[in-house]
Amino acid sequence: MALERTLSIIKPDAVAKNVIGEIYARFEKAGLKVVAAKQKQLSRQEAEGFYAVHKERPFFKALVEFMISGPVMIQVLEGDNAVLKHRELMGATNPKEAAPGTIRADFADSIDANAVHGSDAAETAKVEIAYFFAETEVHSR
Ligand code: RTP
Ligand code: MG
Repeated sequence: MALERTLSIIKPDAVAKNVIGEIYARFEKAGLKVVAAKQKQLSRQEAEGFYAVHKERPFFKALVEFMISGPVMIQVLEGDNAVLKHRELMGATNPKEAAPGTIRADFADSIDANAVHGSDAAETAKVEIAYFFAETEVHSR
């Protein structure tokens, strides 16, 4: 199995619900290590840049508004197959379709306010991690 890193964001809705610790516990139980972390109020420009791949999509404006509606918790997770493992923990984008026991099934209210973000591939993860963290801020162990 490949040792990978992935970018995780606990979105404003989940930060507001005070479930950062509950979500971290799920990462740790699944063997994912938090190797970098910061809480941040994203600027509009940062949120637009992060989700630039979606800029032509009809939901882009709402997505950006939501991502800047309060602080987010941003972390790098490391472990075997971290990208896919994290996506499985998150569940489907739409919480109505998310499997029972996933983070989105348990904490998300809607497809817009869906609690968490996770990189969708190892290559995307590299770009997303570099968007928020310097290499010296990531502590593999
Ligand atoms: P994320 O990037 O946040 O981890 O979510 P994802 O991969 O599961 O979904 P993605 O297709 O990358 O979409 C990014 C975020 O945009 C919102 N979205 N809304 N109304 C809609 O049809 C729609 N589709 C996507 C979601 O909040 C999604 O997390
Ligand atoms: Mg995505």
